[in-house]
Amino acid sequence: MSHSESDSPQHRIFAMLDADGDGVVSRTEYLGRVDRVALAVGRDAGHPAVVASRAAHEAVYTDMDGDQDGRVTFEEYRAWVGHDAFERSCRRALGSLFDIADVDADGRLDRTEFTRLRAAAGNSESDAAAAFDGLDTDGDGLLDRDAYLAGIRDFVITGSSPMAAAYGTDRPLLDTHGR
Ligand SMILES: [Ca+2]
Ligand SMILES: [Ca+2]
Ligand SMILES: [Ca+2]
Repeated sequence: MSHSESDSPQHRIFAMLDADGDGVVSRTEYLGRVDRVALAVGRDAGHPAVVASRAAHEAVYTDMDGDQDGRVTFEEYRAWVGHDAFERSCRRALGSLFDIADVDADGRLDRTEFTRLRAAAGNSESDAAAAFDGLDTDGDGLLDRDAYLAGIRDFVITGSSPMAAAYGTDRPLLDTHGR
């Protein structure tokens, strides 16, 4: 695997989703994102936003697990990810995590809320803070839901987005595959 291949947005995201680094994203690992974000922002597990997010993540996982064996490999992920998958299921799941973190429900996150959300989702706090600064183009210290989702979509599809900083694209990627 070449360096540029292992540094692709797909590899970055897969490595973040594969929390235990065994080369497979399990359903438990994927759904665990919801609970980690809820815990990080102090949301009750039974809050409607958390329940809705769990359902949205179940739908993404089922969509992503092409052969329905309860394991998502990198090959499956790579074959699935892209514009259609983003619009079909990812947008709702990512938006639902934003809604959990948006405790006052005004459709915007401040820097602290954003950093908490992204750290719970698997990014480092400093990488998340750098992404926030890139996404907050008007510098008012707040990030809109639409701008957040557009940032992730652009990163997933083109690799070029202020969200790239959240995944530490300026840092070398540890090899979490093939071991
Ligand atoms: Ca795993
Ligand atoms: Ca599978
Ligand atoms: Ca808010």
